[in-house]
Order: sequence, then C-alpha cells, then structure tokens
Amino acid sequence: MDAIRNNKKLMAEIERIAEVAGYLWTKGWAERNGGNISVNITNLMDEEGKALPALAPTRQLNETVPFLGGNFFYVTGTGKRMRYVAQAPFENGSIIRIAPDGTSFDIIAEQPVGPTMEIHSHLMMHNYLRSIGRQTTVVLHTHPTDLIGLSHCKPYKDSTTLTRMLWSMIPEARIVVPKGIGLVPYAHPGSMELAYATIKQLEKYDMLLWEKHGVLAVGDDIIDCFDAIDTMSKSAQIYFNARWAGFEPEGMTHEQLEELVPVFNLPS
Ligand code: 2HA
Ligand code: ZN
Repeated sequence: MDAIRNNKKLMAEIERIAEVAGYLWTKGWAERNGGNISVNITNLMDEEGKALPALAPTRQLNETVPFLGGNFFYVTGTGKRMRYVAQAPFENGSIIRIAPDGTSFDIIAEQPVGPTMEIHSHLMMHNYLRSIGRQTTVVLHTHPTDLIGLSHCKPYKDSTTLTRMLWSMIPEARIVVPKGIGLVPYAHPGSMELAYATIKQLEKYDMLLWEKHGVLAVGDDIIDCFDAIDTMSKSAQIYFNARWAGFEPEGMTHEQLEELVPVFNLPS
C-alpha cells in the first residue's frame, strides 16, 4: 500500500515501534500475546494516507473519545505476539482512523488486523491526556516479570513506598522516572474498571504498575517509554538480587535521593 509505504516519516516511526516490540520480547516481558502498544501517528499521516478507505466494518467504541476525533493510531493486533510485531508490524497490527465525533473507528491499513482487546482503554487514556492539554502519543503496556513480582508483595502495594524503594536502588531510577510509579489495584485485563482506575492515576504518574498483571507507560516517544520501564525493572532486579543473596538492600538515603532533584532539575 503505497500511501503508507512511501511515507518516510511514518515508516520511520513504525520501525521504532517494531524495534521496541522486539525489545519487549527479548527482555522476556511479552509471553505469548502479552502486552500491547498504541501510538498516535496523526502528525505523520499525509493526505493520501488519511483518505484511505476502511478495510473492515466500522467498530463502535465503548466510550466516546471526543479529543481524538479524526486522529490516527498504529495499534498492535488482538492476539498478536510482540516477537512477530517486531518482524512484521503490518501483519500484527494496523492503522486505525477515529471518526470525527470520536464514537467509532475504521481500520484503514495495511490489513484488516483487529486491534488489541485493550483498544478501548488505550484510547480512553489518549483521550484523557489530550483533554488535559498533553500531547502524549504513546501508550505502552507490557509484562516485566520483576515489577509484576513486586506487585505481589504486600509492603509494596502502595505507590509511595514502591516508588521510594525503586528510586533508592540506583540514581538513574529517579532521574529517568521522576514522577515515580503508581500502583493500580487488580482488575481483569481489558476491563473498564482497569481503564478508569488507570486514567485516575495518569493525573500524577506516567508509569503505572497494574497489580499482578503488568506495567503501563505513557509518553511522547516509544523508545523513552521503553527506557523508563527498563530502568524501573533494573531497580526491581537489584532489589530481588540482594534478597536472593540473603540481605535487605540498604538503598540510597533520603539525602542522596533529594540531592538529585536540583542537580538533575527534577520535580520535587
Ligand atoms: O494483550 O497483555 O493485558 C494482552 C494483554 C492484556
Ligand atoms: Zn497485559
């Protein structure tokens, strides 16, 4: 489909999405069809691409997304595996166009691959972020073993305690994820309950730990979203490695953590 393949800026972004999908698999964060990605590509679409006809019947959304009317997204496909998204992003994901009134969407390229079952919650998150004036383009959901493991541990089922511990394992954690990580209580995958609880926490955090399920990161750049999750996963690994070696890690002190704020110009 030339309207898509000839669009160099768009294809460059699709390649970056495929690159990250490959990282999710090699990291061991994407068993079977675990995880999903949506990226707002509206600014990368040209007129020819925007006008492509629908490849499948129009689908209704569970919730209207008025701030996304006329927007375009690349979305990984339902049941599709990240390791194959990495190799063939258009066989394992598709480009969708949101209707001008934000009530439905059409799949327009390249094949009629149905989007992830999390499409409703992803779009509600994108819509919420636009509604508060943010230009966020990426929602990335994946299953990092170490961070999910922590969400089974009672003392860390609290966003402040969890953030403080992860930050204290290595300075990069606070530098790369300055807002910290919010804990979202368990609700089943794809549920509206999970979507609403997530949106509520996006007021404060760009990264969320879905209890006993996975991690979700939002941002302007898919590589940055991956890096943020990777950095928090590194902290969790340091914590678990210390525990396996038989000691409770000391962690950076309060002073050491606070000192980073002015040095790296972080929000306090
Ligand atoms: O797409 O990870 O949360 C599979 C999932 C659902
Ligand atoms: Zn999941």
